[in-house]
Amino acid sequence: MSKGIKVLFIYPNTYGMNMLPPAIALFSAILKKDGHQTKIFDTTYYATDHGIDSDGSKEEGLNVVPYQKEMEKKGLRMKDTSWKDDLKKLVEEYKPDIFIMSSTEDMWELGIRILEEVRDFKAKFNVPVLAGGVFPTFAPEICIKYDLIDMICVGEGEEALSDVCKRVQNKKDFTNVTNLWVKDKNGNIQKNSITKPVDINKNPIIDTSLFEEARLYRPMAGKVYKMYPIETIRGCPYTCKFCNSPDQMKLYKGLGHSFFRKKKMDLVYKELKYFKDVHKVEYNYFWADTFLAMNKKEFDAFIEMYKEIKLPFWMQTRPETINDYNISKLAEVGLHRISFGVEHGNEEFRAKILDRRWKNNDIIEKLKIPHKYGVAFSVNNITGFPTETKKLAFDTIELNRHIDADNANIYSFVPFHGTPLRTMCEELGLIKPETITKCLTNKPILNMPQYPPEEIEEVKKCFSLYVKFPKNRWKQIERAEKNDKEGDKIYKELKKEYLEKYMPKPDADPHGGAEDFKNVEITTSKNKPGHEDGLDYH
Ligand code: B12
Ligand code: SF4
Repeated sequence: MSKGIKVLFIYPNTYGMNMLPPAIALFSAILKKDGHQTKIFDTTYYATDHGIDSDGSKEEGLNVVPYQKEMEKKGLRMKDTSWKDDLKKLVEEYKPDIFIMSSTEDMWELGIRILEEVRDFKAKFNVPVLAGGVFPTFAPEICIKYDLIDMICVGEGEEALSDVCKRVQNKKDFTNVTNLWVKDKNGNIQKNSITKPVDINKNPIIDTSLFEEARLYRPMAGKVYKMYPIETIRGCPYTCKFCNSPDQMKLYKGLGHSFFRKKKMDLVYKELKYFKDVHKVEYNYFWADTFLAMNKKEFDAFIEMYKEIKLPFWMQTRPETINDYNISKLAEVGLHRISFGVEHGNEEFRAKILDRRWKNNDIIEKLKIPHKYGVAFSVNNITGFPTETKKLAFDTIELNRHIDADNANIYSFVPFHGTPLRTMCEELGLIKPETITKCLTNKPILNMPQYPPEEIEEVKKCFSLYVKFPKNRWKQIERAEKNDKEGDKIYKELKKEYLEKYMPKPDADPHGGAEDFKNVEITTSKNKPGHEDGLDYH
């Protein structure tokens, strides 16, 4: 067998989306085990002008604790070199044998712009481009049409990627690799079948060494930590209609194993211990969709195991899954922060349109638990759903007024491909099947007469103010919704008052070290802060 090939990962990303992409870190480990070399071109810290500053917009919406100084102390700032020049140099020096791109929907167009820069190199040396991720999986017809894309992966990539790279290495034909759609020189597409979900217990420990050091840090509640993503569960048993999980479950239905899988606790331990001892990780980021989708036995095993790790950690889960027992135990071993998805405040609307069937009172009661044990939490909400109105959005404000969250966020609804609500929006004629959407902090994409984009923006602009200020200030807040001179002046004053009275102070060091945060400045979108508080979308 010939020696391994040179793989170049392309990660289209924008500033403020700091968490490492777990898929690339995992693929790098798999490919290195197979004897290949890996490098990455990652645009996170480049000015790519993709038009998204996710966390800048969040800061404008008063959703995050300021932390810019902390970022700068760690040397985390935008690069001042040109991404195009740096990519060209990397490609010419490294001479990759294959380009591998991983992309979500909102990053796809940026991904294509990056590939444009390697067009000549690709053509000259006949280098294939393989793209995968949630967008190619759920919009394969759109993705395969781009002439720069030779193959896309529909579904999980562990086995397909390993197989393709072996075939490139051995100069063998790769048109029949499972999970792949492969385009030939005449534009004909071979659509191969999908195999059952991978056994996540067979995957190696992720490889973070291909990322530059600055990418291993991430802000959380006003501080910046060396933070790694940890897998415990893949898939989610719930069926929220704005989310991608139901379609993932459907994609793999009848293929021999459910998409919902759990990682063995001893393997999770091995990974955590390795990162703590060898990489000096300071904070763990459990990205499982619903971290507490565990039975009692699994939960107790996690607690026993994590007692030894005891680093602060973040997780996201549904309000239904918490109780005094699990939160008190988790707090004892290091739980620092939780993100909850509440999403909408009107019970009937939430059940019918989102398929989330909980009662408001139950949510309110459950969300009293974390603070009893000193655990901070944020609550995520969405507005601008199909058929929603501004009046209904005020039910979301009302519900959030009854929850003492450390941060309450609200985002525009985005009809991503691969979600039941995307299908609904297409059926209602609200969006064309081929339209590619942008991220959650962008302007609303749906133009609905009963809840036009300007009204959605008004709710988003003043959401935090409506949630925290007493109702006798609401008239003033209503005036601040407008983007005219008077509205902006009032908004500015209210914002100042909000920051003084209601914005949580950045955390003290959860390791116990004293930190002085007196000098932390309020950031604006121009300061380009990083991703603050978890995944926003759960
Ligand atoms: C961790 C995570 C993040 C991280 C890392 C993102 C990343 N690109 O890896 C951060 C915090 C940065 C993030 C940000 C955002 N996220 Co997010 N995130 C997740 C989460 C919880 C887990 C993803 C993950 O790592 N899974 C584990 C890895 C191993 O699997 P994977 O990435 O799914 O990849 C598998 C396959 O897709 C495939 N694959 C992936 N890439 C490639 C490439 C090739 C070549 C091949 C062959 C295969 C392949 O193989 C992998 C392994 O089997 C998912 C929900 C979920 N459970 O999937 C949401 C999810 C991906 N996020 C989502 C969203 C909306 C966002 C944001 C847009 C939110 C925002 N702020 O506006 C941003 C987009 C930023 C970005 N750069 O992508 C949506 C995506 C919707 C869509 N259709 O695009 C998801 C699906 C949430 C949801 N429930 O709907 N996110
Ligand atoms: S929003 Fe969260 S709970 Fe609902 S299906 Fe998606 S991942 Fe599961």
